[in-house]
Amino acid sequence: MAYDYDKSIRPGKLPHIWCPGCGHGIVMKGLIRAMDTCGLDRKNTAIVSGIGCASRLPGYLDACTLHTAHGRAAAFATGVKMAKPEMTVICCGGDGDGTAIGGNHFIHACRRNIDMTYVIMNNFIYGMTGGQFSPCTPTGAKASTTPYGNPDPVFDISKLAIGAGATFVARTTAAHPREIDKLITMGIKHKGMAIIEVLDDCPTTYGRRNKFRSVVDMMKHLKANAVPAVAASKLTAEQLQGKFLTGILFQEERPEYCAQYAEVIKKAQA
Ligand SMILES: Cc1ncc(C[n+]2csc(CCOP(=O)(O)OP(=O)(O)O)c2C)c(N)n1
Ligand code: SF4
Repeated sequence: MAYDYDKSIRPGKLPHIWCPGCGHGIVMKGLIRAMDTCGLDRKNTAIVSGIGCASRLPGYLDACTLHTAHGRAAAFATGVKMAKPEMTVICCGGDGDGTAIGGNHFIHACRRNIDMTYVIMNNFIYGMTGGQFSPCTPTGAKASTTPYGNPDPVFDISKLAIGAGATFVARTTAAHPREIDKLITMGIKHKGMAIIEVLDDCPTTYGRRNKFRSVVDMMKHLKANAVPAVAASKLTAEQLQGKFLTGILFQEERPEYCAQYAEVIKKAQA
């Protein structure tokens, strides 16, 4: 029997804005399956985003959703979690939203280890505004603002999150849909800041400028270059050149922010 996604979609919100072949829909379906697996009560689940094509995701879902300002998803989500620590908080958005204008909020949410799951859809570009380069656009790739090739080095979002202090960091791709819900489920169950980076595709503003003739080509690229982290130790640096590690990249237990803050309140009130 086909999976029933309709029960999770907010009535009247379809059709969605995404282009045919956009990877964000694959991520949304993965998130719906993960929320079902975790048995989340939609009235007690906040899904928060910034601005961008990826950030449109919460608007389609039947939960407590917030579509906020560009780059501010982690800041708003932090506010929700601090005010209502009993809620499950899920953040989502694009690489531009999360690591360019929102980079500061992203790293500090990681540093605090606040209990939320941030699903960051890295399609290597600013899709919504016509394909300007983001901090995740590969060096040499073409964007509307780098027509001769991007001269900038690239942010590795997962490494950035680990360095900043997130306590569960995992990566997968839109070409691995079953891994998306598996990792988001683990992220939701983790007590602390969980970053799930999903590499996905923007055929409209990235693919067509970068010699991907079709969405299938982009999916094949994601599939061919994904290397499970558990297998990476057996490969040489040369073999890993241009590949992206997938699966759980980092996991540790560390005190969670809201719990620590509650202790501060107790002390202040004593
Ligand atoms: C303060 C502010 N600056 C710039 C913009 C314009 N803007 C809207 S979405 C966006 C980029 C979105 O890119 P990304 O987050 O990677 O998501 P995608 O559209 O690729 O899914 C930008 C620059 C804005 N809305 N607000
Ligand atoms: S512009 Fe790109 S990111 Fe935005 S909906 Fe279209 S394919 Fe997706």
